[in-house]
Amino acid sequence: MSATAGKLEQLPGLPCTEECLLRAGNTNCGGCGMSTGLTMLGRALRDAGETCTLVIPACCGIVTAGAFPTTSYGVPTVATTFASAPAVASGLASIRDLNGEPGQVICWAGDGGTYDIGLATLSAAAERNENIIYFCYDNEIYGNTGGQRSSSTPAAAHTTTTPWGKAEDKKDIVSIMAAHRIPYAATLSIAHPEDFADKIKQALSMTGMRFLLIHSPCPTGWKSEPADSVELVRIAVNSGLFPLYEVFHGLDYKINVEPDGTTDPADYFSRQKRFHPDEIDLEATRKRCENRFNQLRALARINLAPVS
Ligand SMILES: Cc1ncc(C[n+]2csc(CCOP(=O)(O)OP(=O)(O)O)c2C)c(N)n1
Ligand code: SF4
Repeated sequence: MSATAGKLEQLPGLPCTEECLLRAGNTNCGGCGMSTGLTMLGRALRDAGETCTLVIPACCGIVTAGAFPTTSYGVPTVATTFASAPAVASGLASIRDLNGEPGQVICWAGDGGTYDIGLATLSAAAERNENIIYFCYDNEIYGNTGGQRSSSTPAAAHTTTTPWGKAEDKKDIVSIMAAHRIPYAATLSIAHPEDFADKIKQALSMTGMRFLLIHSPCPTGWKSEPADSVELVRIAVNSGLFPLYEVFHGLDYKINVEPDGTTDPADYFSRQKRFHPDEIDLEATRKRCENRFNQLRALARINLAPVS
């Protein structure tokens, strides 16, 4: 857990500084939601006076670090194999807690490492209620190896391994995590910075396994304009495609942002070339969003009226 790389701005036990998590000079693509998410996480840690050790499996997030002996991360960072980040983080957190050391152990992983290849160790860490915070920046694709489909890729998206559009719908990872009855699971959007910061604050105030899913635009994989990134995920939230909600202990659901009733999912699809407009069933998509929200409302006991 000690910072041995020499050039780190951040030492264990000291709070984050403005740039402690993601430094300028990294080579991430323009408009990358993961970069924005890291910056927002860094600010939230700084505001809370917290520090962390990052545990990152194979994904764009570990390419971000750059080549030794330089690094774009200003905190101690452990690179793991694809499948083992939650297991490595569990070990680090156990040693920290045994030694009474400060700081959070934070996994930072893509959807490939979370929904697919790391799911077994993620489930195991959740079942043991390990004292870690797990972030999945969900760009809905295996980004750094050229854009293959993952089980998070939404239906109809064209990827290098679904050249005719993906047949299956996105896996509901939050329900899977909630089914482990972990203390906290939540969805986050970089288009909602206050909600984003509140959820990190909430996670930092708790112990045990905390899982946070960030909808993370990827202009390279989504074939969208970098300048559209934040707007795209805003449309996803406001149209009901990516609901913002929290689940406490697998039981208590809280919806944070309701669809605004005027934003249409059509705008989301038409601004990304991974979707072909003639292949999207908009009526079915609108109905799916409505049904999902009615299900969440029922779970949150906000609206107990019968689902129409
Ligand atoms: C076991 C294993 N299989 C495949 C790879 C090659 N690989 C490295 S990163 C990556 C894609 C990661 O996708 P994701 O987790 O979604 O993160 P992103 O690249 O989108 O940031 C792949 C397939 C690997 N490193 N290890
Ligand atoms: S490929 Fe996507 S996730 Fe990876 S750095 Fe580029 S924009 Fe970010």
